[in-house]
This record gives sequence, C-alpha cells and structure tokens, in this order.
Amino acid sequence: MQTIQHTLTEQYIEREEKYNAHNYHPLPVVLDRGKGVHVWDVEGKRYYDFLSGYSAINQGHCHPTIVKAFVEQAQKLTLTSRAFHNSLMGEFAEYITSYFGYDKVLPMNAGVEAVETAIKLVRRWGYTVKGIPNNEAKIIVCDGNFHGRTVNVISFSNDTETHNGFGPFTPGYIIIPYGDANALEIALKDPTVCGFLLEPIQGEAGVLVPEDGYLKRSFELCKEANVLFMADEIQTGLARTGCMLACDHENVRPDVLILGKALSGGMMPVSAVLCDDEIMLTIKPGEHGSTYGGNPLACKVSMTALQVLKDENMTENAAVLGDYFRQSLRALNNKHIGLVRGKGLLNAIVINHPDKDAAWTLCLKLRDNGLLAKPTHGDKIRFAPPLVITKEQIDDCVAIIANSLDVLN
Ligand code: IF1
Repeated sequence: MQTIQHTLTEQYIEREEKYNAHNYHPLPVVLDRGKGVHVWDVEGKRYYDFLSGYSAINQGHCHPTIVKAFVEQAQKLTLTSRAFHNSLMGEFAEYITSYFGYDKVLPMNAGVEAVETAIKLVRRWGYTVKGIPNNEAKIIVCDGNFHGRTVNVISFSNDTETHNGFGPFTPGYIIIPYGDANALEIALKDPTVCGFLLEPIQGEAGVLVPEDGYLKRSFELCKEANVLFMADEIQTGLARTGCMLACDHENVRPDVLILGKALSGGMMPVSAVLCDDEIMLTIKPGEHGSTYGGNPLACKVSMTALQVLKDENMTENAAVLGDYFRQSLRALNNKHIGLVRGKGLLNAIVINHPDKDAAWTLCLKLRDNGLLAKPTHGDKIRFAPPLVITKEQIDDCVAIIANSLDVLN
C-alpha cells in the first residue's frame, strides 16, 4: 500500500481547505510567528515579509511597545459597548484628532466599515448642509478602486472578481477614470454630487501612482463644486508612502479622512473616520455605530501604534529606503521587470513575461529564497515591507529578488 508523505505545511493547508471557506488563494506557506520585518513558517523557515498584512503591519510584526500596551489593556478592560462611556475614548479621540488635525473622529473596526461610515457622513452632509433632495445624493469614485467588500462598497467596484454575482447593487455612484482631473471636473457639474472618494495611490490596481498635482487639482475642483474630498488612506496612510498621509505629498487636507490597517499596528481591526464638526455632527445619537468601535483595547492599541510611527521616524525611513529600493530594483536592469513604481515603501513591479503565471512563479521562488510577496492583477507584484526595515535588509532583499528572477529564464 502506498502512503503519501505530507509535509507539515501541506497538513496545515489541507486542514484549512477542508474546513475553511475558499475565498482566497494564498501562497503555499503557513506562518506561525513574526517579529519586525520577519515571519517564520511552521517548519521554522524565516522570511522577509514584503506584504506587511496589506500594509497593516507598518510598525513591524509584534512591535514590543504595541504588544505591551495591548497586553496591559487586555488585562484591564477590553469592551464596554458604546452604551456606556469608557475611560480611554476621550483620550483616544483627543490624541488622534490632534495627531491629524481634525475636530472629531468616529472609530470603527474593519477598513470597509470606515468607508461605509464616510459614505453615510457625506450623504448626510449632502442632504442637511448642501441641500441635495432626499435620496438623490451621489458620490464620485474611480475606475479600478478598492475600498472593501460590503455589498454597498462593491456596488461601485468595477473589478469583475469582487463585484460580479453579488447584486443587486446600491445606486448613487458615478465611476470616472483614475488620475483624470478633467473627468472629475465634468462629473462635478451634477449638483447632486456630495463627495469624491479616492485612494491617493491605488493599491489593488497594482500601486498606481497618479501624476503629481492630481490630488491638489482634484481637491480644488471639489472645493469649487462644494463637494467633499474623501481620502481612503487605509492602505496609503500612516507613514507607508514616506509621508504620514499620501495626501501630504501634495499638501491636501482631505475633508474626510479614512484610516484603518496600521492604525493598530496589525493587532486587531481598528479603523476611523476623521472630519470637522460641520460634517461629523450631521450624524446624531442612534443613527450610526458599532459594538466594537472605539473599544478601550482598540483605543489604547491605536494610540500606541500611532505614537510608535512618530517615535521611530517611520515616515522618514519609508521615504529614504523607498527611493533606495526602487533605485536598486531599476539598477538590476532585469528584462523581466517591466516597470518599478510606487512611493515610499508602497511599491510594485510589473512582470514582463509571455507566461501569464510568471508573477506567481516568481513569488514561489521568492518564497523559497526567503521573501514573501503576492501577485496582484496577474502580472504585478506588490513590495511593501514593514517600515522598520533597514538599508542592509533592503540590500539583502534586492539580492533575493535578483536571484529569484532567474526562475523566469
Ligand atoms: C482583501 C487589495 C490591499 C483597502 C483600501 C479599504 C480597504 C482596503 C484602500 C478595506 C483593503 C485589502 C483587503 C484584502 C486585500 C487588500 C488589498 F489588494 F485588495 F487591494 F491591501 F491592497 N480601502 N485592502 O486597501 O479594508 O475592510 O479589509 O479592513 O479584502 O482581500 P478592510
């Protein structure tokens, strides 16, 4: 009788596939432990993490200061619901609003909940402040957007994979090309538009950086049209692109700022919407909320995660090492790297190869050589390490990438 030997990794994956939903196609590696820029799999092999939990781990895995805050608060008070006050909510709200310079914050959990919150706020503002007739408010969004996976949010996604087969969809959205201020200007002529929602750099689309000046021009056009500029900085924010917010690169202060992911340093889902009173106070008690939103554990962890970004100069590190990383990749002059793009430590390469699975093949090779990254949209690979990475580690990683590219010959 033949017995098939399964590695430990295979055993983990088989079990997961048997009992878990098949809503992802992960790279075959089973992670068990993380510290800083590194993760270890169940076999004990170490890797550089070049995905950083889709930029939720900007501060590095299991950052000791954040872990300490987490553990201490977990032993004290974790959840009260918003039916009662908790002793950290005021401190958190003051901390984060002064950190980003807004009147108020509304805390949620997953990123998409903050997007939904922002949409509700902006529609409500549209009706009560701008005077749009009831149920007619529209929001302009961009082609290729990714803002999360609720039915409402996928209603305005034009990615077939995330959108198709989940209808009926929510009306009230106008999709325009990304990076095209003229298209925005035309769409803004509709007086029922209350907001323009965008990613300052499109992540899912493969790290699409718009032309310099696009954010500023879009913001100004919104101002002229009395429309709120809503920045989804869930992925681009929190030092990732070499500024605290990607909008800072063009000195744009969004009317509505949406944060998530690294807001907790990868400890738990924490998201938030920040805006001024004219917008925030249009929602009254009982009209919006969440069981876990603003829980004391999240408040404590989030303040600590934000403080760590500043204390460890992660913005500057992302800016300097991001430039260095892109330069080093370009200097490889490898015929299979069609394009290197990004800002700070949010980067992607476009693979130039006739085989449509080339990016996946390369990611498997990178894994074998000790670096984890994931293809997006077929031919692109995102490179977004934790912001605590050093220059020596970047050199090491570029060498791994250079060696791994041989697999495509
Ligand atoms: C998945 C992408 C990254 C986001 C922006 C809101 C959300 C996200 C700009 C929602 C989430 C994720 C989630 C993850 C894949 C991932 C992703 F490839 F799809 F685009 F990061 F690049 N706004 N991004 O990027 O936040 O509700 O998930 O907390 O859904 O598979 P969430």
